[in-house]
Amino acid sequence: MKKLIAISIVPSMLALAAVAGEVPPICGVLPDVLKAADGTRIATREQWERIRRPELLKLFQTREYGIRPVERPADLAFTPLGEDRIMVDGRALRKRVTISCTGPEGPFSFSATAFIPKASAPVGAFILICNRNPDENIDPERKVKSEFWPVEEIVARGYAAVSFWNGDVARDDRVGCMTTGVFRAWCRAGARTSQSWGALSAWAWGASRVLDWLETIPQVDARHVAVVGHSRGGKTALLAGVTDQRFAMACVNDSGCSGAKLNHVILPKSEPISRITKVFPHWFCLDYAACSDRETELDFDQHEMVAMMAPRAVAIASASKDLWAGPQGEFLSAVHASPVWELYGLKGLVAEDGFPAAGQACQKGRISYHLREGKHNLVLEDWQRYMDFADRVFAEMR
Ligand code: GTR
Repeated sequence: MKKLIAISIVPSMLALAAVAGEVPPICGVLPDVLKAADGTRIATREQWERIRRPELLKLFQTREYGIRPVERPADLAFTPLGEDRIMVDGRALRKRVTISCTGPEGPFSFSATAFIPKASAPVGAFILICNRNPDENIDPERKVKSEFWPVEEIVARGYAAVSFWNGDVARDDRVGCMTTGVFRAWCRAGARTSQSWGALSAWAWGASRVLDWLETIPQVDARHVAVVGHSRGGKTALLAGVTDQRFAMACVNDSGCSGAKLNHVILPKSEPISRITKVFPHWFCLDYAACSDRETELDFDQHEMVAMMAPRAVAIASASKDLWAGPQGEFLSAVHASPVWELYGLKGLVAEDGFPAAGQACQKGRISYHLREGKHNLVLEDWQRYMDFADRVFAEMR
């Protein structure tokens, strides 16, 4: 990268929340992604994989997202939900499934849908973690269409469009969450500890189980699957990509606080940890609340989550008017995660002109960053960027 122009923050400049080229300075000491907890300098890919990545993963699990009691359950089963159907004007095969398993406290199941384009060879896929009303956004009948999950466009680009509803895996409800879905099957009521997993981790676990299902479908190339999510779903997509290295790509849309947004920058209009842990305590482990109001003192930060995607692909996106998510903070995580890709002889983010102007994308390395003009949302333009990026990086990964 040529240079990032750091500006010093003065109140009048705060209004210039998204000026091309400019990013606010780092505040405090940004944890060095290539320095291990014991001070060892991480200089090789082998050291990253053996020392640094595992210690970072543990750190994020114990302090932010919580520890999962289960990964792939031994009795995981896939039961077709109705007959397969040819849809999308004859261009795709629709499959629906019930994914089920049994935990120590009882059974659990949720459903997923895939539209797989007709092709001569197995196709890559995008799994959307839908955090919005499923009837309006992931209609398996395609009577209701939404840019949030543009099946027809995804299929036209030669990818399978797959989705599930996060509320099917665990209810997004601060009061009821821990007694629903996968929590009810795995966690004894009242036994939640300060490091127990939260909903983001449970939803990410759900994305991995959907990938387990895709691995059983011959028409899908399960080595080229992207996990996609928006906002709380974007935080989840990043976590899913980090905790499951089978995902070739994570598309992290407008993820903000506890997603891709760096904490060691001052973006006064963006969501602080104190607020997110108060309003959404069920998303995280309970210990995460201890990070409130300490953003710039923390000894870990979200660029290290992005870094754990290396050497795979990660696409981070912001919307120019989405100051709550902190676009420049999302960009800065991409910047400071990049050294890890270099250990693999790859480029992370390539952003010659610094923070891009609205409507621009930086997609030359293995980290893609784009800033869409507009509000907090996942729209067709975001999907097009993700698919452009996948076209190149999936081909490179073959
Ligand atoms: C907001 C929350 C954000 C983001 C968003 C969403 O209320 O503060 O962190 O997750 O919800 O998921 O739409």
